[in-house]
Amino acid sequence: MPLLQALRRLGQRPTMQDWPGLIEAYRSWLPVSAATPVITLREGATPLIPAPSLSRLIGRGVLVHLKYDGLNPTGSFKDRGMTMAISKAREEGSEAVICASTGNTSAAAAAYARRGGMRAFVLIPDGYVAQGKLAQALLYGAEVLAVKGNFDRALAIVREVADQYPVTLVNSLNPYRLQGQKTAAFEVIDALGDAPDWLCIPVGNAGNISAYWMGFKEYRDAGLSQTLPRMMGFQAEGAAPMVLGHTVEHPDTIATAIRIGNPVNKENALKAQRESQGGFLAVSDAEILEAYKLLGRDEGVFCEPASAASVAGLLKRREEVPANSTVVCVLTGNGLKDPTTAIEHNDSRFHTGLEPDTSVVASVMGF
Ligand code: AN7
Repeated sequence: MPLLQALRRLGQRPTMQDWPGLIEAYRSWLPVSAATPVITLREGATPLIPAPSLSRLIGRGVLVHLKYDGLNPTGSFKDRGMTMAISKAREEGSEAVICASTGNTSAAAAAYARRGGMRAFVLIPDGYVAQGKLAQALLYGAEVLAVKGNFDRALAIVREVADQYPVTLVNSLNPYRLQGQKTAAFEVIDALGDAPDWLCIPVGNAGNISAYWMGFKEYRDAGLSQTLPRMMGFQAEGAAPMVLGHTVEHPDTIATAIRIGNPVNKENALKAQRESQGGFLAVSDAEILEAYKLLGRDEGVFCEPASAASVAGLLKRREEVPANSTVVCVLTGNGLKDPTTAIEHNDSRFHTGLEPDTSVVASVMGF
């Protein structure tokens, strides 16, 4: 029985505090024990939002939902993996963590590490991290190192540092990250009652697609769902190593979160694609921006550009979606992360410098 119904039956008023965070909510599915200090900001339990405009666009009875993981405490799905990685680092006595990041991982690592009393070192590609994410890392008290190079280079450095010095790596090479992230698949099934037919997801380092696939399989194997989705991974055209089948030396896209040329989880992601009969496809920056604007304008959902790649991909492959099927698009990050892109790319009219006068305002309004 869904949680809210159960509470009402007991005569209790449900509040947000009933959600204990994903480690407690899914404890038996995760590698934690009574000895694990749970470091949580009550992440998870993000809404699965019906998308009527998108459903109408696709037609043929297809129902589209948005898994809005931008509503996590630091505004992205990275919180799911970070509550696990940081709790385990703390359990192991670590005093500092390190990651390379296109932005969201750094924000989540900073928030959870500091909450757990640890130092957080984050390496970011100088000049290619969205404003909101940089603001978060700084405000949460990380030590931010901006390197003149892309994410892939930063990650290579981070791996060497973590090998040689007493700091814990919290990129998705850390297996606890994907353990935490798989809970998003559990939530999708808990909400729909079964797995969707298609799962559309943006792919950068390819950790999240691997984590979702793990989650879908675990629930199916336990009898909590009957079916498995086709895993549809979407990359930006200028940063599409999974589509091209080789590393991209100089990845480039407006979706800086997925500006990654050499995904560390590529083997797992390929396995997810093969086992699920899914696919990888590239979408252009123009297609990403169209989907980004559509989500805001027609669905009332503000995500960051990388997240909109999942919807851009769905629209690009719409002919292949079976009639009457259920589709979930994962919106990995909040639109507020990247205000610059929103202000530069929208279809709204923005009238500036108006005289503070009622008739001026009314006339601009068209009255
Ligand atoms: C909004 O923060 O790699 O395929 O360093 O921020 O699991 O890498 C972010 C990735 C999609 C891709 N959407 O997920 C980082 C980082 C958003 C993201 C992805 C990212 P993966």
